[in-house]
Amino acid sequence: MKVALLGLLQSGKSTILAALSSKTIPAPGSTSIEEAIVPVPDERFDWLAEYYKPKKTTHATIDCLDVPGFNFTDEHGRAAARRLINKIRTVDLLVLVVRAFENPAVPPYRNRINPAADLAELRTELLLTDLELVATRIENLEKQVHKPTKTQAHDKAELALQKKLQQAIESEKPISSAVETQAERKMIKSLGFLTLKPIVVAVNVGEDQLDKGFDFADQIDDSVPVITFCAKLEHELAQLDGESKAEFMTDLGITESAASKFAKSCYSALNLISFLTVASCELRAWPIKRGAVALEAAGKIHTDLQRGFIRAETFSLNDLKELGSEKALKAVGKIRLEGKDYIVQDGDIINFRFNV
Ligand SMILES: Nc1nc2c(ncn2[C@@H]2O[C@H](COP(=O)(O)OP(=O)(O)OP(=O)(O)O)[C@@H](O)[C@H]2O)c(=O)[nH]1
Ligand SMILES: [Mg+2]
Repeated sequence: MKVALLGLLQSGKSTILAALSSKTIPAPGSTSIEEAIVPVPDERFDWLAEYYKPKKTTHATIDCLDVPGFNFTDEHGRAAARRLINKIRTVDLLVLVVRAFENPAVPPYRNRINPAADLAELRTELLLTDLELVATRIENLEKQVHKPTKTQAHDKAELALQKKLQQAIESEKPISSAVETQAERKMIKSLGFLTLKPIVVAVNVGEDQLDKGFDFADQIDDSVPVITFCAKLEHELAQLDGESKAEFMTDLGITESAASKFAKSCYSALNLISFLTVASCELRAWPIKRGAVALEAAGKIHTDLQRGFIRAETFSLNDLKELGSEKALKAVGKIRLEGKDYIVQDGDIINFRFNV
């Protein structure tokens, strides 16, 4: 799962990513895209690690790109933004980081601290880059459809679709609002439209605004997760060990870490859940699409498991907590033998039986 953190200049993208991934903050003004791996915090995982004491633990992770801030106030900035945007067309999700914090040492973009205005500007610019791509595609297809090639029927269908997308963008709607079927989605997948991707809105608040709520209902629909955190405090927290961290969080009144909010919002926007495996001395969490079946889950781990799938021995963490051991679970039939069409549930602990 690949995620890009995008935002206007100096909204705190690098600071929050450093806090989430223990990476160092790139020098201000850095113009390259940096990559960081963010582990997904999971209480169930921690409990199981404590219970099984495996030799190795592997959290689910989110692959994050820290994209240098955009500056749309002049031509040079616009061109730089365009280049960066073209490099992130393959990501699965966009996290739009907007600034709410005051900091006299960091002059705000366009001299305003206004998360709603920043979000609107970002979204408009993303729409404009998609519009450009649609326009180029339409121009090419309009020439192409007159040629009697093998792909003519397909080209015609795509041209009609691109025109529909163009209309959506011109009425300031994201491409995602105009794509109705899987077939349409497939037709344009390789183009990497940004406004086809799910988004999360992340508001970086000041140290004294931790309780502040934000409502962008006039811009985005309720299915879009909105999270808030103070990147600077989170970065300080990340330097502390478990106990002092918990204390510091209580003192500040932070009830949920940015790491947890970040992971949950990405999972929710991408419609993901996790299943867990305990095998060969390794405890591991695996992200998977909600609604995926056991056979797909097996394939996540290894193609051999999918090819030679026999069954998925599955139990739930709650049952294990209640009954105390796998043996006790087995005795009362709480280790289920699921077939390849079983719909994996969030937090399932699965042992795949296979034969190749
Ligand atoms: N007071 C305060 N300052 C912050 C906060 N988050 C970031 N800053 C400061 O804002 C400046 C920019 O932070 P970065 O994390 O580099 O922001 P960025 O979005 O990566 O910046 P660009 O990549 O240049 O767009 C730094 O000086 C940070 O210390 C915050 O939550 N509170
Ligand atoms: Mg940065």
